[in-house]
Amino acid sequence: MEMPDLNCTYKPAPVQCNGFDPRAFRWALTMRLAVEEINNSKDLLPNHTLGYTIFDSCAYPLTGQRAALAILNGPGEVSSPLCAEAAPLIAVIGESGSAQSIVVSRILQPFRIPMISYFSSCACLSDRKEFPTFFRVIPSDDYQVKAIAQLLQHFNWTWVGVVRGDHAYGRFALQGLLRELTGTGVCVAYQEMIPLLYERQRALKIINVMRTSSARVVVVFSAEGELTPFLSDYMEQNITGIQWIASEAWVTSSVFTGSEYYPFLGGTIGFGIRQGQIPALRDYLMTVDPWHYPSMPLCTGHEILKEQHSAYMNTSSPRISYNVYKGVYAIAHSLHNLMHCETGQGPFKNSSCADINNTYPWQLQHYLQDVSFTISGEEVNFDEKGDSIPSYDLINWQRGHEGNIEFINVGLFDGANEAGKELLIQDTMIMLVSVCSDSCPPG
Ligand code: TCR
Repeated sequence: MEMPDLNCTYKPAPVQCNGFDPRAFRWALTMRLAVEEINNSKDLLPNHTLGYTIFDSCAYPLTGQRAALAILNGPGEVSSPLCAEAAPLIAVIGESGSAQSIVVSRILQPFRIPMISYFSSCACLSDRKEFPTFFRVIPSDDYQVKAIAQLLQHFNWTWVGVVRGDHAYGRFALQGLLRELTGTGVCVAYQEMIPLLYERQRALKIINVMRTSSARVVVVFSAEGELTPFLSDYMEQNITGIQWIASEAWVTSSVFTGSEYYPFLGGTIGFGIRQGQIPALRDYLMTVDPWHYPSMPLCTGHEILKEQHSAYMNTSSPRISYNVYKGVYAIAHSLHNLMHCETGQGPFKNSSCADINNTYPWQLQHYLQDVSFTISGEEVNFDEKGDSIPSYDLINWQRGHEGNIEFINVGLFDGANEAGKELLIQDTMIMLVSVCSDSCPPG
């Protein structure tokens, strides 16, 4: 987003966004696919059509805020090419990042409009008092640190370092991990922070701590952006023999899969958002054709999507797209249940039912809170905080055919299992850096 000049000497211009995020475009199209599937379904929500409008927040809170206000201040209705007439807004799929969700949720909440996020994982959003209409189909980061704590214990890695980025994600994750580790016998040898504005001198100091510490296991809570220069400085120092534990934000990052990374990062392990199956997605994404959008000047119209190597077509293991898909289905199933309410036995005042042709968002929220269905073999429902059953894939970085790094699923953290039994590890499939499991130093 181009930051507006706020000196108030002229009428503020509309928001300008630059660039194009193919991954986020894929998420948007996945929502469209889910809506079309539901509208074509004879079983789910028969005789009713879901409509939608998609807004681009450019991943900025301010832009998301403008979009939310625009819907509420505008006709308050959503028109869609799918629907004969515009209909009132009853739910939002989104936002993407937590910072955006926090803002948008606060705007929608006085109107009791529920939202389901597919990407906002901040533990802060589980506070029902602050975010009463917020739901999500991505696990809260609190579960990630629980899973990492269990992983460290499983491998008897009792002496570990932590490196984190300089942001709320890194701060909360570190705090959470320290909390989860109390009383487990796992001790933290060092805690280091990669500065927000990357500074090589500072990074070299951190790298030196990593090299000289007797802790050979390091947990890194970071996004790929700040990790890129850090890893390049790390590799220049030729340090090997360190076992990396990657946070969800970089464990499936394709930028580190080149063969040059293998000697340093091979064996990395961490929890990624659980992948799912959307069989129709690939073909659906192929139907995008720039000829339909004459305003896409960067295309000639003759590009072949399969050859673009873009994050757009990377559908082999949909994770976030799969969350989007689940979110849309959660709304459809809730509306379906609302529609099948038995007269005189409804959940509302005097045992009344909601009217599917005139549904209020708060009525939908009631059904969302209670919804439960299965998709691609996985159960979807929400707890009283709006969180869904947490599940992660355990991902291990192994050597691929051409010496590059491949992400291999070697286990699962399944929150549907009873406490303490969530972690399922296929030990024989895992490749790790050999580290001696040190116990805590005396004292
Ligand atoms: N949710 C984060 C942002 C984020 C992210 C990532 C960014 C997640 N995973 C991977 C880059 C790469 C999970 C949020 O804002 O809640």
